[in-house]
Amino acid sequence: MLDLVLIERVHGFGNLQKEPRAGFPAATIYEKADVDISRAQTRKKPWRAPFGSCFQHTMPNITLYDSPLADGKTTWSPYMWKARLFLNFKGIPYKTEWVDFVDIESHCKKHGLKPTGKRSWDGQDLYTLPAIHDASTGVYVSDSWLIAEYLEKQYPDTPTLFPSGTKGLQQVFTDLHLQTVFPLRAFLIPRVPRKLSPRSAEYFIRTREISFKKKLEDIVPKGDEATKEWSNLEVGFDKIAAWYAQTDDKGQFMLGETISWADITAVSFHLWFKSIFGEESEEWKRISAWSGGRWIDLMKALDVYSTIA
Ligand SMILES: N[C@@H](CCC(=O)N[C@@H](CS)C(=O)NCC(=O)O)C(=O)O
Repeated sequence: MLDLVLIERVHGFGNLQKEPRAGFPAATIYEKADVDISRAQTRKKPWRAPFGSCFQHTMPNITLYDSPLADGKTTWSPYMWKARLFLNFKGIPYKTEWVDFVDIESHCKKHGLKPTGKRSWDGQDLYTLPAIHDASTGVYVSDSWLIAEYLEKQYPDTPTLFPSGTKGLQQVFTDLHLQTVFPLRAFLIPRVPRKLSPRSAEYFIRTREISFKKKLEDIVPKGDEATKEWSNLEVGFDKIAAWYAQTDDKGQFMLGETISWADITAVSFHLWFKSIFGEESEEWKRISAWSGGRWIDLMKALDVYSTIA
């Protein structure tokens, strides 16, 4: 057994040794470090089984293009988190290629990635990350939702985030959740540049100030307006919490015991709040207390899928 390593470790899923929160079929494959899977065997007491047919490959076919904080290796954007949590949940091997925020457009154009919207500052095409490249098909996909759709279709043997008949409702959830989050942007956006590389910070400030038609420090609500905005945000998140509570007898997820895209969405935005405000900030402490700690519990439950591969 000494020459065998956990297949998760070969693919960089070291932290999946934690206790699982989602119910996957119980089996875990071992393989030799140098890729001989002929001696595959099932562990007696597995903690997780993140595999499907795609795990027959040892080199990741998928490249996730993500844009980091200034350290060059930390995910922060909610959309990047969605794609990353999604890939980790499905157990699809992938590697990350980091693209500085200011270089996103040129990177997307170089690979023929389509724009995902229009720029708020000049109405031109907006190129965004996350995006993926699947070397097994040659396909490039941008937009977190389209990435999810592609991976669900292309890797049907991996666990689904869209259990039967729930896709449309999960899309509705995604939209309503974004509407709820929206007012928090005014508090968050001015904090972003100091976390980015100098080149990206300059780009971020320039484009957002044109978009808001204000200096970034002036978009933050102050005094009574700030108090009202925070209070509205809390009410908004409590409303989402009440939807969650409908299935609390089955489990903590939107669909009760089953993790779905909705949970990935909710956690991804909270990861964004945490990384931009900072764990020790007053803002994060306030957010952590929302909805009786439900969102923090949800983050804990999905933490096992937050590996940066
Ligand atoms: N609808 C897209 C939105 C992605 C998005 O807005 N990405 C931002 C980073 S958070 C981006 O790439 N912005 C590029 C820019 O502003 O130039 C998705 O779901 O993936």
